[in-house]
Amino acid sequence: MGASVTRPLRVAMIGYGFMGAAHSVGWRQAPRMFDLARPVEMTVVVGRNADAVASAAAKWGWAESATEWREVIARDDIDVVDIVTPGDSHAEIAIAALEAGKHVLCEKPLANTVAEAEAMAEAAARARDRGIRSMVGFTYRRVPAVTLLRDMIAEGAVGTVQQVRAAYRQDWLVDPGMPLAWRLQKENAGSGALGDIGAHIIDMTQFVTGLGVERVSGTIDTIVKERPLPADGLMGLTKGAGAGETGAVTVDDVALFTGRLSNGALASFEATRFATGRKNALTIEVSGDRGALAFDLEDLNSLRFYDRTAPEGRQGFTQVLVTEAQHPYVSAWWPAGHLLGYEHGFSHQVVDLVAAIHAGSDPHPSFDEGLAVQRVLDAVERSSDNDSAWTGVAAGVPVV
Ligand code: SOE
Repeated sequence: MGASVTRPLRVAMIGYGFMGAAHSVGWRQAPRMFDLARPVEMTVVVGRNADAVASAAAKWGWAESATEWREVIARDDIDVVDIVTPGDSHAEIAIAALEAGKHVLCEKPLANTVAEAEAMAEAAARARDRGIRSMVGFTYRRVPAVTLLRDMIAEGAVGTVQQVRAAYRQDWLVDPGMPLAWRLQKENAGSGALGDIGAHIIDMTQFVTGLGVERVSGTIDTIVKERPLPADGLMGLTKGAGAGETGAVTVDDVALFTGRLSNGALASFEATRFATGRKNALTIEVSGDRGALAFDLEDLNSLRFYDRTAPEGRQGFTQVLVTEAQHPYVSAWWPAGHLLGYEHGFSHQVVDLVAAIHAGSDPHPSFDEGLAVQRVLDAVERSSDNDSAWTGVAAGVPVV
């Protein structure tokens, strides 16, 4: 192995909001706790506000900050571009970075539209031919209990999948005084609860079952249609709004839909920001003819398993505490029973991305898998526009 293989992967992160903090924790912790296939360097973080991005760099441990992403992706000393901006800039940055020969990690959802996601998947395919890798940040795949859930389904623990119940419930919009944010603007976010958190449960369903969502019937709704404008403006949309001014919410608050999976099973999906009392409650239950598996993100160290093959009168959901050394990712952390949290998935994402880059293999979820989710989101919106009619999802790709 030459020096070119073992030299550090130098990372540029574009964006520095909530996801920037989470990704920074991942880049910082992964090399400290795991034996990474290659060292990584947190080279530069990029944002439009020079002062704010400089303090983010200092706080999170990036060597420098910059304000022009185009200049940064043109630099020779950058190997990986990590995109944590709102969805409206994913396509432009990702395609430019791939064309500049940088490996790309892009936050979910992959894009705001199917057309953008298709262009990104095409750019990723062209880049792959040159040894350049790309990955979408569906980090919940890398919660150890979720990875175990998938492994157990693949091993046959539930038998044939017959039904899936998936929900992602938050309540941060219940207060009508919550100001308008970029996440509530279609031009920035693409869609609301559907794309932001519905995307997670679509990806998770496809990931853990290995089945595609082929048809959907759904309804999306906006419960609070006007919200106060934030005093400091809204991502270039409204600058310096006065007290009492409001603006329109242009995305959905809630999305309810049913999906037909590729083996014929039905899945129900709920994505909402109006589930009073639910903070970040992603739940999934997969039922099969031999058993069932259930996961709840608000109790993320546990997986619940029902074994229908156990003797009658002895059956019942059992709790598997997913903190043992033999569970996915866990051996790099703490002894059994010493719990993991939300941020650990971001380290696991770094571990897997770096391993794939080093091995010259394609990391997952790929941009093709991100596009598959985007097509389901689009079908749900089309179904809702058409009185919830069953709507086909354009041909996707197998989820790995
Ligand atoms: C939205 O509230 C959000 O932060 C999502 O954007 C993330 O993807 C999810 O992990 C938590 O909720």
